[in-house]
Amino acid sequence: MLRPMKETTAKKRTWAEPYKIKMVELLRMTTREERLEAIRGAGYNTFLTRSRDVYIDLLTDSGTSAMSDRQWAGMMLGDEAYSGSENFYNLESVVQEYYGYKYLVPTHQGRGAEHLMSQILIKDGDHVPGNMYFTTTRLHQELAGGKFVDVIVDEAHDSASHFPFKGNVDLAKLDALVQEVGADRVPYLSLEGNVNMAGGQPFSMANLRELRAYCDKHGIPIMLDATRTIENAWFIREREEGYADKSVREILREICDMTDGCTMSAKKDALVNIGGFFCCNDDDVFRKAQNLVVVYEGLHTYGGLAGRDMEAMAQGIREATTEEHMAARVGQVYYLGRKLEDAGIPIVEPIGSHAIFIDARRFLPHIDQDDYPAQALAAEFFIEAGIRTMERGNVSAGRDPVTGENRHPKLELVRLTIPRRVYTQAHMDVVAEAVADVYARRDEIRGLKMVYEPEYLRFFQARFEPLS
Ligand code: PM9
Repeated sequence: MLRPMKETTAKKRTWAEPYKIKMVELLRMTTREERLEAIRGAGYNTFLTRSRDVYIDLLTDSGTSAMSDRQWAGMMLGDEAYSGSENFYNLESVVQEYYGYKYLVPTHQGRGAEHLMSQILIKDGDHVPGNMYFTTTRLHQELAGGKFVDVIVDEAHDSASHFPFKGNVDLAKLDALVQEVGADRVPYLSLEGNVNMAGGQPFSMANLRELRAYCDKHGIPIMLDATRTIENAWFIREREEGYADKSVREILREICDMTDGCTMSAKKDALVNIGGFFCCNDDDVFRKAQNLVVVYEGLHTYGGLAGRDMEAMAQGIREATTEEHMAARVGQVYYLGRKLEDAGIPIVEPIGSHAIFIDARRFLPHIDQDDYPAQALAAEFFIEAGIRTMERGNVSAGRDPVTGENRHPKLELVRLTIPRRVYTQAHMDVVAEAVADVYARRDEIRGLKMVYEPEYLRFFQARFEPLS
């Protein structure tokens, strides 16, 4: 039984930032003409714009957090030894305590961990079920010879559905795959906390418990994408029966204890500008990961990171799991989301924890999906007010490797991603006003054609021109 969503993260101001500001970074305001020139020069791809031309940067919450005084102080404790850095052992003990896995292998960021895990666990021709794809995760699965199979619940593909656990796996879809290909061709279930591409949507503990039982029966490990799992734990506390009195920390441990390992981009939940890790409980998998990390990342006690980065990460994990941090984090995202809802902007419901996702299909119904409506809309937000956002639709989904056709995802979204501890409510007000202004002139907006398409992860570097 699910409890109705509480209003604590909604309209009422029941929270404030649990910090004060010690240093500021000055922003540059630009004219509309300057922004038009900048976006044309960037081929209408916000990834190719320069940060100096951006006023409010909602491109991503990845590596964009403001670090605390304690994290910066930790940077001064960096033990920059090639091997056996003190900071590694400190990070190892923090990860073991908060996430609970036996073994840790640090990596430079999340995709470094995905690379190691995919190479170790996936064999050519394997099928990897997951609760919706993520761009880098799926690519590493494919490069290792696997095929990603989406087994997320149907509600996740419907932006208007208010289902509170859109990150859940549909057991029937998972079972259909296992019956079809056999459990020995399923190396693991890829389970992402707070599913990014679905709008930052959590899975429930009840679903994870069912998955654990199913996977135990079939001998399939569950590998967690822990990137935003602290935020998933927050939503379980808010929405799931039986968790109201548990701490975010306890819920995080409960999730991790039910999984066999994880990949992590520490650039999100863990409040650092760079870093990641791979964790597991299995001795053999650990030995392979420790061996492979020296090929691609660096020695197994730094994995591509400086000692100071690992120290900042250890402290970031401690801060990120506090109740005050999470209340302010989700509170700010809800603040913007409610403002957009009030202005009649079509957004993904329920509001997630790291971003507001605008439904470009409903915002720009006159633009065909192959004319990249979400890409065009992201460019418009930049032109309107220097707000940098990201396309999460047809461009991000890429092409089917077999047919070569665009994958045409059901969700055609623009992500307004909120960096942690960076912007104020006044910035959120400016964003809401700018989005409403673009909505008022939405009929004038035209689609785009792609004029350059790189082979991998095309959304990062593709270039576009407006359709005449
Ligand atoms: N996510 C994001 O902006 C950064 C790059 S992709 C546009 O959302 C998940 C759930 C992620 C993620 C990165 C990675 C990869 C794995 N899983 O960027 O390599 O959201 O640290 O992590 C981005 P790294």
